Amino acid sequence: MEHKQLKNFPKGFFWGGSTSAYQVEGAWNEDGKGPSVIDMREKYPEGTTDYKVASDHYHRYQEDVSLMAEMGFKAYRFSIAWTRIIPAGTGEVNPKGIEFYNHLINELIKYDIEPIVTMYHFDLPYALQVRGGWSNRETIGAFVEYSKVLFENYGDRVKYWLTINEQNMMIMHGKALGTLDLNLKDPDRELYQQNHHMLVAQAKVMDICHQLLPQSLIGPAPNISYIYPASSKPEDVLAAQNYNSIRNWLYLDAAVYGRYNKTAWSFLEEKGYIPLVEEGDMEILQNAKPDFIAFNYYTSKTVEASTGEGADKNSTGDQEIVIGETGVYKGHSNPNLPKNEFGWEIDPIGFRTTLREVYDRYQLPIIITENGLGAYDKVNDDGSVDDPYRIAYYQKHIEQMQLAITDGVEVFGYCPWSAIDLISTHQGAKKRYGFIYIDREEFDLKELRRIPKQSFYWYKDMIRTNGEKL
Ligand code: BGP
Repeated sequence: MEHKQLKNFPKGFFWGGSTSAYQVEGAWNEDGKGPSVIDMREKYPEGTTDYKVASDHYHRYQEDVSLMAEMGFKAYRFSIAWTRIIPAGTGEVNPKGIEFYNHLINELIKYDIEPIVTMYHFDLPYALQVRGGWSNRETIGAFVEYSKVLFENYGDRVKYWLTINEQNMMIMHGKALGTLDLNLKDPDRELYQQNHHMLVAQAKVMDICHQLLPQSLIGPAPNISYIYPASSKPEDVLAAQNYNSIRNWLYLDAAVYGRYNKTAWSFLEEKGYIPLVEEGDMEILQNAKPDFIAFNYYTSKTVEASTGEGADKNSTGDQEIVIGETGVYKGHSNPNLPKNEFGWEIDPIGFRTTLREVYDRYQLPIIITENGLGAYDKVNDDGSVDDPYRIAYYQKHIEQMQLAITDGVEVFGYCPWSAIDLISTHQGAKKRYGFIYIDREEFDLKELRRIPKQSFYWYKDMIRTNGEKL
């Protein structure tokens, strides 16, 4: 639909940026922090660093926040490391961990930057993992206990809470992300049991948040991208519906309506992945209501009907590359879209489509908690960093977001990935996303100096004009 006049971004729109604890903080074993599944990962993909130092944000958060303030950030979406707060996953609370996030939150508030907190971003405490992780129902209780500590300590200053980052990607692409427990005997079936436990945990935490902090708002944060059929062949359209249900709606229908999506459930039945649902679980899901939907969007996906071959979902696919599932759908490279240097397609219009679809289905306000372009940025001889490709990516996506707002979608914030350079989930330090360059190499930490990129100055101007100057 074309519009003669575009609607402006709402006043008070949360322009900002995102990070996650393990990818940015470093200080992996300092001040009483316990190990997470990420820290205990046995192997990293060849040629990529671990997360021990990352961007050293733990020690340099003041400098980082002041740079975010210089850009004009209205919000900063970051995650809290469960293992800093409760090092063993349950039990003793670590005062030093509480203190670190108190400082960070206070620093943000000093500059009028709204803290938007992800409670759990891939880094499950290792102590819970050895007891079965999310396969063990007790992890639900551990997450509830942890959430209460967060609400009690930060609820006076944090209004916006995100429960679990990309639960759907942990279930579908845990191997690439490093969250998959490699000891699982029957991973596919087991993962949907874990998924069920996470859904129950999330519902309980949303409910507790509303009880303890009536002024606060809470929502899920999956990775959502609309799925296109490869052609108008009815078989391809069905495959796209299948994958939309399995990848997207399964998670949002459960979070918002407290029910399992029917197509996704029939997929679970067909594959023998039906989770054990205890008495009372569905009531817990139904009683909890999110206040908004946060989602991460990088690109659309395209699928065709499954041919029954080459559909091993644990082989090479990552969060944004579809392989397939025998008899259900098969990944298809969209010939209409360019790809980035890491093989991810780029689809700004798909962003508008996804926003419209999510809003039509759920009618809840939306905040974008990730969107961005990974690239091999380089420092020029004069010390500057030019990233015109990233600016172009943002321009096109923000333009589509404005069109979606004009279409009637209620969007209240945009926190792209990432505020500053950090370590990619599986492609190391060289895959950069930030507005601020962190001067380190894959294995040479150098001085970790902060260098604002060209996109930093562009974003600053864009925020200053509330999106008018794209
Ligand atoms: C999302 C994750 C982030 C982030 C981003 C970019 O799936 O929520 O943690 O890393 O993708 O992905 P990558 O680092 O693999 O390039």
